[in-house]
Amino acid sequence: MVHFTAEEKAAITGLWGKVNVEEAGGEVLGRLLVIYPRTQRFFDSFGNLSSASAIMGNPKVKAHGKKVLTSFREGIKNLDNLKCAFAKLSELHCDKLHVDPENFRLLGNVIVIVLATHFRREFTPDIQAAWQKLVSGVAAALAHKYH
Ligand code: HEG
Repeated sequence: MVHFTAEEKAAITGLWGKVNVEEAGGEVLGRLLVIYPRTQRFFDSFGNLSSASAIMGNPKVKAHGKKVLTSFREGIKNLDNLKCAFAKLSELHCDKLHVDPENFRLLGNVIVIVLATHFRREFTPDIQAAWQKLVSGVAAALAHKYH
């Protein structure tokens, strides 16, 4: 079980307060699909994913990215209990969506990269470390119910 210190919590929530979930969500999911094309197989109902610009401009990618980051926000509200917070979604991704949990780690890395790009000056090593821990914790929580 991941444990966050008060400093790490402050580093996470301080930056998160400045994130535009809609904009960042589309960017995170879009970049995931561009950088790791194998992740596209889960989204074959999303229409045109034929090039980086098609992916980044695809409204379904944007909408789903927003959904993912909105759900991520729930995790940030439950830093002391990520496993519970993501238990239902873990079951859904395992049983219904069949998403290999490795993809949660890839997505977490993309979140860190997008934040580092948007908040270059503020993204100190301490903040980066806290975020890295968060995305790993969320990935582990999402993988927890896999069987
Ligand atoms: Mg998942 C649906 C959250 C990573 C593939 N994802 C969803 C939904 C949420 C969610 C809230 C909607 C659930 C519902 O309809 O009840 N996803 C979520 C989080 C994270 C994540 C919080 C990681 C932080 N998802 C993820 C990854 C993939 C993926 C890495 C695949 C590479 N998710 C996926 C698919 C769906 C969802 C295929 C169904 C999309 C649809 O058809 O609408």
